[in-house]
Amino acid sequence: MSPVAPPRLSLPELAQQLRVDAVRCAAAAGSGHPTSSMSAAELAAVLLAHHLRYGVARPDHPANDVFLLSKGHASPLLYAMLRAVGAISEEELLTFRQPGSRLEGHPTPRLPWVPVATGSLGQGLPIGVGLALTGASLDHLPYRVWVMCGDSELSEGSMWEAFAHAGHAGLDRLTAIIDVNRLGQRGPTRLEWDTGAYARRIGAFGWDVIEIDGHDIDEVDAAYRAAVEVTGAPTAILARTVKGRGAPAIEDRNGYHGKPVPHPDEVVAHLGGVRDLRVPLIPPDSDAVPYRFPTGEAELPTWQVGEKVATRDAFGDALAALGTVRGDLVVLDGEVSDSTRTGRFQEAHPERFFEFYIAEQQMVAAAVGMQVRGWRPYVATFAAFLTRAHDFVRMASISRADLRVAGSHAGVSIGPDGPSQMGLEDLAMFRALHGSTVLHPCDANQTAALVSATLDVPGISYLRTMRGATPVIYPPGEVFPLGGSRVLRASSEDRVTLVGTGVTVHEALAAADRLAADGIAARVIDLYSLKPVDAATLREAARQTVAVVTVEDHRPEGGLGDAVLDALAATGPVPRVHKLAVRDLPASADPAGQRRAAGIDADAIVAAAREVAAG
Ligand SMILES: Cc1ncc(C[n+]2csc(CCOP(=O)(O)OP(=O)(O)O)c2C)c(N)n1
Repeated sequence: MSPVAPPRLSLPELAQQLRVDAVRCAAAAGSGHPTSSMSAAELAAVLLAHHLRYGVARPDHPANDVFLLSKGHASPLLYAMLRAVGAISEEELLTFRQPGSRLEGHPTPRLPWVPVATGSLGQGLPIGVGLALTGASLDHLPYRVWVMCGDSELSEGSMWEAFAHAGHAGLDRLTAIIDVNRLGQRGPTRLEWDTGAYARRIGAFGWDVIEIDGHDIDEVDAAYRAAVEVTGAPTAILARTVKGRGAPAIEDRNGYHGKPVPHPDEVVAHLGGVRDLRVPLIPPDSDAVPYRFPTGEAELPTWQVGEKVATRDAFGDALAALGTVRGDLVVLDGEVSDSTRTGRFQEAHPERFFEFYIAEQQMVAAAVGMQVRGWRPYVATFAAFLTRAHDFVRMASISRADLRVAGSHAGVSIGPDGPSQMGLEDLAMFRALHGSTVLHPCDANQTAALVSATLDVPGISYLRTMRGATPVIYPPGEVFPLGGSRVLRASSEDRVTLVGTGVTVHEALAAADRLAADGIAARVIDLYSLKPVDAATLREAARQTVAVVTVEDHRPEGGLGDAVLDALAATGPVPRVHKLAVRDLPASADPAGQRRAAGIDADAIVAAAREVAAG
């Protein structure tokens, strides 16, 4: 008997299945975004059945295509797609948004088929740019990156950073599928169904653009076929669709965003009922092996005690040396590589250095994409300018990304450039991230050691560097464990503890010398690791001295002083803690004048220590 050929997969039926499953899981959850999912059902069905190369059993396969749901709120569609390819079961689909379910409200990598978290709009496409760059320039593999975007999402500036970068870089394995369903959350989008306006704008960034009816299977298929042609340009498919398509009572009607569809059983019946179609995906090329850069031997740079060196210089030199040893280290710049000193890495390893111009969101997003594929990114710009990429760093922590970030030009100590260039909130920002590591070295050898240590730290690690030179106080080769600190002055007579980090370690040492001359013994702690923090050393100092003075070139909220207080508050003892920090708005002055004006120099420390030591 000859085997019976399986029935040909009907794409309209598959699209209806995706709609039905989106409606069902949102109905079961009592929340979610089914209407945003229903508009894109044909776009998803054709992609799965004819174009996506992916091994469901091997989500880590190096040759897998990438699918990113930039409009992450349409998670019911994604979960319906995962059921259709056999990744999740019917039972799991219906756990959507329940406690403990992997099917969270917006997608996260708790599901192995989800490379990064989405849901903060404007992030999927820039991360897709990073993945397409990785394929072309690092992995040297021909996987394609498909990113499904919303039309209202196109208002985000970060999307246009992505269009600009991908167009310029000619990332022709990147396709943006834009679901132009006319409506956003609260009403019509700015351009509604004017796909021509989108096409002109995106085309001006060097993309191939295709306008289609997003519910016409043949048009969708033809657009995907055109997208995979090698043209030297990325492709944007502008698909005109109807929000809520398949539920006639609410199709193209405002007021149904982010809600289960009314009368879901009737809608499911109207759509033809529950189906159990399975899509056999095209498998990836099984022989694909990602490229690996050759490595060599190199020593970390060292400096002699007493030399004056900026920690940003030590960072750049250390990074260049580590790049020789670690072929997976990649560095990303936001047009300040001469200032952050990542230019030294670029000179040594130009093929692993990526310039993003003044587009910090795209820079961080690209790094998130690169680490998905196992590369080790270090992102660097001024600490001040990381604030504008902070939502990307925040989402990176939800993505469980391993990401290293360096912020240079910390604090008022940058001097005359003034407050627009000063990183004064960065420690708070990075300390508040889930699972982060926050480091602020005070000298060159410590910097080199900590740069090296961050390469193997999971999660988000932040290294804060300084513009101006500080004296080298640690001999070469010293070890600085993460979560550690250094006690630089201590005696059984200590009356007060001075805790500094970065430049304020040097101010604290100068203050301790002057206090000693006055007969007040001061313990000095270099708290180079602000998270995790060396609570044991702080507690011991709190027990053995009458008060603690913390001093930081940072705002009083969320930085060193708060890290010390948090550590002591957990277990006590909690002595009097006097926080010296930048409380006023700085202006232009030389670095020493800035620290004087901010009240974080040795004079201010001496005055505070005298006061607290007097009890
Ligand atoms: C950065 C950001 N701002 C606001 C939101 C809230 N939000 C969620 S969905 C949405 C509308 C999205 O519309 P569109 O991109 O057109 O997708 P659709 O749901 O219409 O398919 C908004 C404003 C968000 N998730 N992220």
